[in-house]
Amino acid sequence: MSLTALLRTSSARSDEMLISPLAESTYRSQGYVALGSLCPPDEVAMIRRTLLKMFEQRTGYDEGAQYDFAQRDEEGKPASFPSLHDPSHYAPELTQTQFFARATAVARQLLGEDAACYGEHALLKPARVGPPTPWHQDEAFRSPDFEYRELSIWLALQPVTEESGCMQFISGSQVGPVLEHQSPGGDKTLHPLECIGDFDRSQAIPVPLQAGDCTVHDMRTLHHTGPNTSDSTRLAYILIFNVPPVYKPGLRTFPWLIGRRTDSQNRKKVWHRQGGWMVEVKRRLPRARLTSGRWLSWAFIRAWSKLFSRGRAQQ
Ligand SMILES: O=C(O)CCC(=O)C(=O)O
Repeated sequence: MSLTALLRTSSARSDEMLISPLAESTYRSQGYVALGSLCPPDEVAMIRRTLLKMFEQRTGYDEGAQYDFAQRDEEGKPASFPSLHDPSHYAPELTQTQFFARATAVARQLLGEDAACYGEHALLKPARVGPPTPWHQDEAFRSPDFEYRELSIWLALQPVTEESGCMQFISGSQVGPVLEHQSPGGDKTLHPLECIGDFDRSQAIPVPLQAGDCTVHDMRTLHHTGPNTSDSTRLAYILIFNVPPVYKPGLRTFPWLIGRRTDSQNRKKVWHRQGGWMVEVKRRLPRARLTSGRWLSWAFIRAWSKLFSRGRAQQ
């Protein structure tokens, strides 16, 4: 099937419209799928404007929500790959969009009715200098003590090509295990993880998109993006959905997470100590999914590990 056909396998025109059976079976067999026009043009413009302003103002930097995804954070030095977690904490209108409603409907179709948004991520690859994102599986960033079902919806906020850093996937890799990862160059202060396991990188499939199109990928699907060698900024807004993870202590180990400590985590810790934890509780409580025992135990274990664990870093 041609990429163009794949891109157009779904064209969500209303909040209720879910992805086509073809797009769903493509997602299940490949571990990713491209969806056309999930976000209307006026919302693309609003989301892009909102995120660019937050990057310009370094919103959330002191709280550890904004950081350089590729390098150490340094006072006064512009980030090489600006990254912002949960931008809707600062701009709640981001979750009041048709895009958010449609993405939630897609996640519910693929993961089940219990699926809910677990986090957001904005990633800005500056023109000509934006570095690559190493090959990885998202699950490698999560606690090894849970079983997950999770997917990410990656929204292009301008056209993206292989040159500007579109997503690239290894088809079918979602059925394999979590492969071995490491911090780039062994530097555990850096945010990315890179997969050093055995897989054929030459099989990468780049997925160029138009503004408003998305890719959806499973948390185990191997993916990466190349450097931005184009003359345009590449901005992506990513929504991450899951169903309540199942606690399985001792299930497996992810040695690459042990001892990771990023500059943004250190800032967050200071902010929490200075009373930021109350702001965090106030932001998160209204959104907490406390509708079932499984969500409750996930919320409790997550809060506990965020407060007391030193070994994990955000993606
Ligand atoms: O946009 C990128 O460069 C990488 C995004 C990514 O890895 C993800 O959404 O899981």
